[in-house]
Amino acid sequence: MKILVLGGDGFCGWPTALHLSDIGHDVQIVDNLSRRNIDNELEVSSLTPIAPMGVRLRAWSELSGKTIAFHRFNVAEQYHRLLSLLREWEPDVVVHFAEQRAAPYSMKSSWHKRYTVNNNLNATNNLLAAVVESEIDAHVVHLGTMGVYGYGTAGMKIPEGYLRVKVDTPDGEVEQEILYPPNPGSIYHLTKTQDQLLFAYYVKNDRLRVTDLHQGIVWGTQTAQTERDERLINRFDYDGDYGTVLNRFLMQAAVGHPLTVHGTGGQTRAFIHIQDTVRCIELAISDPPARGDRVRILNQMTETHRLSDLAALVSKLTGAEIAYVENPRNEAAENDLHVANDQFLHLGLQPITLAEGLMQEVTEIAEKYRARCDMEKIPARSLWTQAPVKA
Ligand code: NAD
Ligand code: USQ
Repeated sequence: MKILVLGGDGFCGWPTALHLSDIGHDVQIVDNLSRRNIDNELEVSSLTPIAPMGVRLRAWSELSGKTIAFHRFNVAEQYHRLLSLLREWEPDVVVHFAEQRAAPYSMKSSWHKRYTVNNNLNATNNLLAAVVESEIDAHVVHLGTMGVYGYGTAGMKIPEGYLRVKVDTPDGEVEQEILYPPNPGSIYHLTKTQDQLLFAYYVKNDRLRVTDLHQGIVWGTQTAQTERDERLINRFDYDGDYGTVLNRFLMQAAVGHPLTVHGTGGQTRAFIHIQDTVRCIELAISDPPARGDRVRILNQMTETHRLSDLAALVSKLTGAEIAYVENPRNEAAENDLHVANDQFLHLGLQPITLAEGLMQEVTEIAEKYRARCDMEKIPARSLWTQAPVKA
């Protein structure tokens, strides 16, 4: 199949492009390199030394004999570049990662809020409008987030996108399935809840085929392809804005920094290893919705963990200290989280669990590159409100 990967230079997009190329698909990448520019803005670098895009692509071609074309443009702003590419290349699938994905970055200032909303909503709307205008029959696969649900579950498992409700009418009780009520916890997460409405509308009006993957926090760094050569290495974000919690704990343990648990650590979140991310995308591509179907929503996560338990686990493995720091975010201090992920298990996903993968990650990545860490960049400094919120 011809697969266009929007955001293919990023943490999830790069290994996905390589994985899809490796299993025989014809892959092209679009990326405006905004993530690399944000590193410049924040004066931080990936813990792993990521190669320039040209070097990455030449290395892949040398090792695999396969070519991946790269188009550098802004999906949110350069609509006609996108439209021409869809018309000329006619991809069968467009995988959409091209959004600003860090919650703390989206809360840094009014500029960052506006940038995140403009970038993410225009990228998604441009893609959908261009698929309609180009009249191609592409399956759109979008990376959404578990954060659209909020993380509270009212004692039930979070279903895959839709909630069955009973409505009282004059003629009696009627059952319906509605989009699960959105409950975002940051401006970034808010853009993902808005994306859901864009998908629902274009699917209803234009009968597009769309799969929305509600992904949990991705941990790990390498996949079977990115570990084949250092020029292919994936990025590892550890800073207070882009570093996600488990990768931060692993890297903090490697550099001898106390593990930064926000508040009580009673927050429970969903996790998935990067190798499972790329496999899930392959599975979602292999099982597209039919034209006329509603948006297919799958929960792309494999396990849930309370943050205090995660910190205790990393501490046990490495001897790292745990520091309970004041929570810079406005979020529930504690929550339970139970999530349905039956669709991916049914499609054949065999999850990599934290227990199996964790030590390898600590030794092979975090320790190997710890000299590249700038300790100044570890604290999370973006505040959700003007004054820090007590957990
Ligand atoms: P990332 O920031 O590493 O990658 C996003 C890529 O998109 C970057 O290379 C960036 O340059 C590019 N991009 C952004 N806006 C663009 C635009 N307007 N035009 C062209 N390119 C653009 O993020 P990631 O971790 O790879 O996340 C990818 C997607 O997966 C995001 O949409 C994110 O919401 C979702 N997701 C990520 C995680 C995670 O833990 N990393 C978890 C759940 C969901
Ligand atoms: N946290 C800590 N210590 C840290 C960093 C974070 O305790 O050093 C806490 C946060 O307060 C939060 C939790 O860990 O309670 C998760 O934070 P995170 O930065 O790991 O993840 P989040 O902000 O939710 O965002 C990440 C990705 C985003 C994706 C989301 C999936 O950056 O793109 O959508 O995970 S989910 O969390 O399921 O919504």
